Amino acid sequence: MAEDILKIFDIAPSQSGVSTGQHWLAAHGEAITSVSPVDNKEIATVKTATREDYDQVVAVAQEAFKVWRTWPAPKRGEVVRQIGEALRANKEHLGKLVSYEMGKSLQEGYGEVQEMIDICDLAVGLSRQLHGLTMHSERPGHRMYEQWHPLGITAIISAFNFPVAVWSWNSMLAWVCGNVCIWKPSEKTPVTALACQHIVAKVFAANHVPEGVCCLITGGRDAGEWMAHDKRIPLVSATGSTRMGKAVGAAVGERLGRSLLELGGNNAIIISADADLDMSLIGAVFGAVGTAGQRCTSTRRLIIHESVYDSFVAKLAKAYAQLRIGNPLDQHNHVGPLIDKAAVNAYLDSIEQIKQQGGSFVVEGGVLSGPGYESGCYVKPCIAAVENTYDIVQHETFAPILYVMKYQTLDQAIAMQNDVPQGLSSAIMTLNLREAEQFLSNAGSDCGIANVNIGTSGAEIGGAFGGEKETGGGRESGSDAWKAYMRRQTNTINYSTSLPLAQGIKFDF
Ligand code: UN1
Repeated sequence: MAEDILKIFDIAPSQSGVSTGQHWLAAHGEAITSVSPVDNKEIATVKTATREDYDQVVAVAQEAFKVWRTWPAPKRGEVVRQIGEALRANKEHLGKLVSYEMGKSLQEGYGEVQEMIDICDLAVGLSRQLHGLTMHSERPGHRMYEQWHPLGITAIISAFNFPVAVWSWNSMLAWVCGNVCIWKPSEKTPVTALACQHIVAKVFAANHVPEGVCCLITGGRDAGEWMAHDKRIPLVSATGSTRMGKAVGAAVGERLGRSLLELGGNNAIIISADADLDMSLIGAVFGAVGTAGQRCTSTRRLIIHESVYDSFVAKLAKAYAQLRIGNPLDQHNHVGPLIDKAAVNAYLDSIEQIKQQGGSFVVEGGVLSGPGYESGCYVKPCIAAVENTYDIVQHETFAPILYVMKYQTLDQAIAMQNDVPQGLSSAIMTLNLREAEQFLSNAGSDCGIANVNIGTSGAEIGGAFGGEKETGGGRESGSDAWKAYMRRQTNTINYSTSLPLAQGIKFDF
């Protein structure tokens, strides 16, 4: 499996993880071996960047920006259109590689590549827009308007759980906006990044895109810190834990750079007494066990009306008993492995804390062993009845642990939903218009995403994606998220024969 896919993407079993586009630099840092959580086999070994390697890449990117920004935006969009075509051609293989290296189900691996294709389409359209406003000047013979210019280097720090889609949300928009990108993928999933670099490099070569527009830096926390502190990088877009985001945000803020943070979630679905319970079941189960609970949008909490609590929890338990856990490349399975043993330990630790803090398990968890589970990364999705105030419930555990809790009034349910440090995604299941609108009102959900009658995960790329509070406040992908990748300039042009001052100030001499 691994060898075939490596060949398709031109990846050597041991290769540099540092590139400025078509050119692969000698990487002088330590080597990372990517091991699949599916079967514990080594996929490839990737050499990381030292500070010197990194500085070399930044220098090439700086030069590339001077050229790339002069390309008309629709011409840059045409390059992105071709990347979308290349991704369509590679959807099957890249989707499989995502599934194999990260562990998500094959359907979700394909879905991730589809998300990349979708953002390419969106970016192509945007490349003919990127519009500013015009305003009426208070002075005669004057015109005032605003325009948007590229920023320069966009650094992209991505996480293992969406190893390629989140990079593409950032890079496709950054590119049509006229920026150049340096991507630091997760150390846990470097091979999918190499595959993307190869796909893009071919398109860039065919279009004579300057070297340095699409850069890759494989590295650990050090590389992230170099970027966060680097004044040559005006924008750092980082996806990952709240702990990481606080460090990046502080370092970038200290130099008054810009950061775009997409951090942890603690997403809840409110299941009302007026919910369609069959529909709610699908939303809740997919939200909780999809990507083995390792999406930032995963459903972690169900806040259930007391009148339907017992019947809904019974439905959930029945659905969980039918889940097939195993090799994610086998499409019969719903749930694949966690990313690594450290994630399994965090899952076990959370289960222990749930018990200590007074929770009781409706569906028990545990690590699976035996044939097919040799990697030690397969765990049972579990459900615990808890109180929202438990310390463990207030934290995001990146694993398929679902909390259930009861409510009596909608006010109470909304207060519980909001009473966590994170603010990414939220949902209500109800057929009652008043309840739905209250949930969406300014006294309702405090999250960046609030849905009615769909779950918390699986956002489309057309909307702005991101959240409030400890989720970091950034917005990526659709709507006007492109503005984060550009600087706004206000221009006032005087075409009259005199120089009147604003605010009517007289200054004669
Ligand atoms: C993430 O988990 O970092 O909404 C991104 C979703 C996906 C993106 C998740 N479209 O679940």
